[in-house]
Amino acid sequence: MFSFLHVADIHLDSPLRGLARYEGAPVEAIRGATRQALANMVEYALDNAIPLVVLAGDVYDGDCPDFQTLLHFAHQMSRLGEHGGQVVMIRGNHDADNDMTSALRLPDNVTVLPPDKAGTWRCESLPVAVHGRSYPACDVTDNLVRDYPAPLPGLFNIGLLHTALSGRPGHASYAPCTLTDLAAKGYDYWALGHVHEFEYVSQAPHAVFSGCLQGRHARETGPKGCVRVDVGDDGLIHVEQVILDALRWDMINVSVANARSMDDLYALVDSALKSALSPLEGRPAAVRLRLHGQCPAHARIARNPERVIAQIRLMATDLSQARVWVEKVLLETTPDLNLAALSQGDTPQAGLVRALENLEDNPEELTKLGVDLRDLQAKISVSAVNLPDFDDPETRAALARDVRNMLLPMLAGTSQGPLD
Ligand SMILES: [Mn+2]
Repeated sequence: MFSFLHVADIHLDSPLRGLARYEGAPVEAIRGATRQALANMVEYALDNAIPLVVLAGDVYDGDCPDFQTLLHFAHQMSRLGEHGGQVVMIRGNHDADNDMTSALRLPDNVTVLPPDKAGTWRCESLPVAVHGRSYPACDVTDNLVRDYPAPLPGLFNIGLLHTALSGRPGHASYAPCTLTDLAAKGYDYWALGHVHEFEYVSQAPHAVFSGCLQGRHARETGPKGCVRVDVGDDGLIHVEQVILDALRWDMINVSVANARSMDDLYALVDSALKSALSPLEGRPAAVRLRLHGQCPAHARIARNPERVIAQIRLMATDLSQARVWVEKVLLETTPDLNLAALSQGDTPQAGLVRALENLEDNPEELTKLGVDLRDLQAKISVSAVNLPDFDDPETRAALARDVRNMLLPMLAGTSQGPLD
């Protein structure tokens, strides 16, 4: 019986594009997260005396700005080596062309499989062979699997591959192949990289995306880590995701439907935040909150959205002892109005409701209003200011929706009343 770790897409020191713009962002925690996650992985391997780590590509994010990133990686691999740990890796689309990584000699316990053709590494201490091929260039569009070597008899054969398989949303379709291609090789386990979500793709053969070791932005949400594979003496394989991320990105959807008052609304946000906090197990997090639902409280939100957002930020800071940073609050509530009834008749309000509905259904109508922001855009020469793109139908529809949700409560007179 033996165990190994399957790791992929570390993207060490991945740059934090645009993060400095965000007020109060824990820039240091986010900047250091990929390094901390790598250290967590090494710690886990040492604690559990795991003798082998396979890396399925994208160790680095691209060309490194200096040697610090490489030194950090080499240092962590040495820690494994000091305890007899072996590391076998391939390069993926992000680190294929990295000149600096090829300039530095990695510690002796690290083997990089070659880019020109698939190679095989045989473990001296375990009955294991690892087959794989580094990307020769960033954009590999050929099926690499067909030229992978035949399995070595009597050994546990692992295939290391950076691939999008037959396509995965949000991921370039590099090194395309099918499960049939993988199965045809007769390996025992395919350690896949490239897709940043954990996915146990198949059990016959075992083919797994470990996902990235650490989420790097608001679209890489949820627990991240690597995969631990235990191979029993009877040949049975146990696959388990090991959570190692140092900072969690999360999206919290809060239904505030029927919230009558702001107190109601904040109570719902409070309980959503609390249930999102417990799985964090104390680690820092960057969360995006989305409030949605038709509710009477919408009128109050529409009147002062900035205040609502500030209040929610404060609640998160308070509840989490400042460990949770609210990256963004999306206010997508809708007014508690019977639109069908409101749009009936000859009143000016009914006319406006119909006009707004028409705008939302036919966003091209918005261009007829003759709003031209190009002049303004030219005057605001700061690139950080993004004006809405009126050429984009989705943006236009979203704007029309916003206007409707802001105006209608006022028309219906529901925005009156004391501030709470
Ligand atoms: Mn990647």
